[in-house]
Amino acid sequence: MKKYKEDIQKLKNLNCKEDDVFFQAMEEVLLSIAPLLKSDEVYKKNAIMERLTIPDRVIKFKVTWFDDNQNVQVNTGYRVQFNNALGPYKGGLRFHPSVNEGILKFLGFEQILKNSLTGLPIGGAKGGSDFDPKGKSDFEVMKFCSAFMTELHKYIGPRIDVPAGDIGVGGREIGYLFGEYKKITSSFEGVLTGKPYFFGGSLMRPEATGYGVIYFTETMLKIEKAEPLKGKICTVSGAGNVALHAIEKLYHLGAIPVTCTDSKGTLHDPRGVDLELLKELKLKKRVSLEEYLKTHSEAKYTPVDEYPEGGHAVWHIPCYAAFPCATQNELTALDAKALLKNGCKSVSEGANMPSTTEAVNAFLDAKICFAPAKAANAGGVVVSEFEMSQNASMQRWSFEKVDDKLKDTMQQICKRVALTARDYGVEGNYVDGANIAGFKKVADAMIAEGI
Ligand code: NDP
Ligand code: 2IT
Repeated sequence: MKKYKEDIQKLKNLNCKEDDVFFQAMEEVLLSIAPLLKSDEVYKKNAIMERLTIPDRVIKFKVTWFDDNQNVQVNTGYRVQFNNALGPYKGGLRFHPSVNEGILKFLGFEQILKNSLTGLPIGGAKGGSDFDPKGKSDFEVMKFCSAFMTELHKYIGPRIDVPAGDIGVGGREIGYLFGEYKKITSSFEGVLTGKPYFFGGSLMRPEATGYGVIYFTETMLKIEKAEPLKGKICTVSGAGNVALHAIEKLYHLGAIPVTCTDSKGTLHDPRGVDLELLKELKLKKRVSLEEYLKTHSEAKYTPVDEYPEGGHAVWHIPCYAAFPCATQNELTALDAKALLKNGCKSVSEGANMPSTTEAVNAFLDAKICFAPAKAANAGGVVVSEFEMSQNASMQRWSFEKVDDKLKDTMQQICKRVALTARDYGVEGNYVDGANIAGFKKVADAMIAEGI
């Protein structure tokens, strides 16, 4: 273990800041699987960690397109094909100005273990671009997506690599990407998931990640505390695909979600947020959360830069359960301290790696329920795999069938994580449970497949 830590430090010293999030994700996994690497020589002998932490390939390309004023715009596109030991490369595309290779390597690495935990035949990948869909017209988004796919299509296929959505990529973007792929290849096939339903998408894919987080949390609270979510005050961050569907499922279960956030601030409505209005503002009109106050003047909106102590206002609001569903490292040590001080009993990560290392350690030390992203937010990729199955067999499944299968899969993941933690002497530590269970399956496949 000491050797791995020294190696990581050496790599950290060599690399630029971009890779910080990648090392953060890698370090957490290494610490969790240390006992396994120590007790089982086979992983060391096969250099599994070295092989698992270097992507199979990183594809980087230029994307040029015309904006509405006929100006040429240039962006960078990426696809990080990380590991296909368990199945075709699978993972989302993120369109956001912050996107760089380091962020996509962190997301791709996490995706390998997440996809392994699902028990489904899918490998790990991630991609995207520094393109910002915000403020662009539909036509500009279409132009960009076409240009992006002109290059990406060379590297993907239903049995090779199947991208999906992530931040800034929803049904609209997937539709344009699919249209361009079809035009170039003349092939109508399941090369992307998260497609709108009427041309091959799965029912429930939009809801899947948010609903999945809540199904996972329900199971975790049953195992660890024998408590339901019903009647509990919950805080949620984000106001996108994951956050809004997590809020929806919380309402289905009788919980009271009182917050959401966007990149500019926190909205707090103590009576429970108005979900229909939020969907209208964030998914349809794509405007600021502040607009919510025009309908509900009694709610409170705290802009990010007006919060005096640093950190996000959302995590300072008392709650039983917290659901960070916006972006990486949004929940800091300061936020964790505030949550714990206010009696929070459960944190479930809807976003990928939303809690900093210090925040995770604070939750584990306090022994509250903590559901790490790679287990808790696997619902999205689970239903993506269901979409691949439906496309390959030319079938359509009902909403109830997809929902039942999603719920069952999230319960299975939760139980596997809890049991693995117990088997390795760290009962209740879902971070170690998820990392060990996810790692073991991929590592064993890599060994069985030879080098
Ligand atoms: P969306 O683009 O639909 O929504 C992202 C939300 O987060 C927006 O409300 C955005 O605010 C807010 N946000 C706040 N700060 C930031 C920031 N610094 N960068 C980007 N967004 C910010 O994304 P999703 O809901 O799909 O994804 C949210 C998280 O969930 C991500 O971590 C993603 O990787 C993860 N995830 C997504 C899955 C999926 O199926 N979509 C599956 C598994 C994980 P604003 O409205 O101001 O832009
Ligand atoms: O982080 C994720 O799991 C996703 N963005 C979804 C990936 C997918 O292939 O559905």
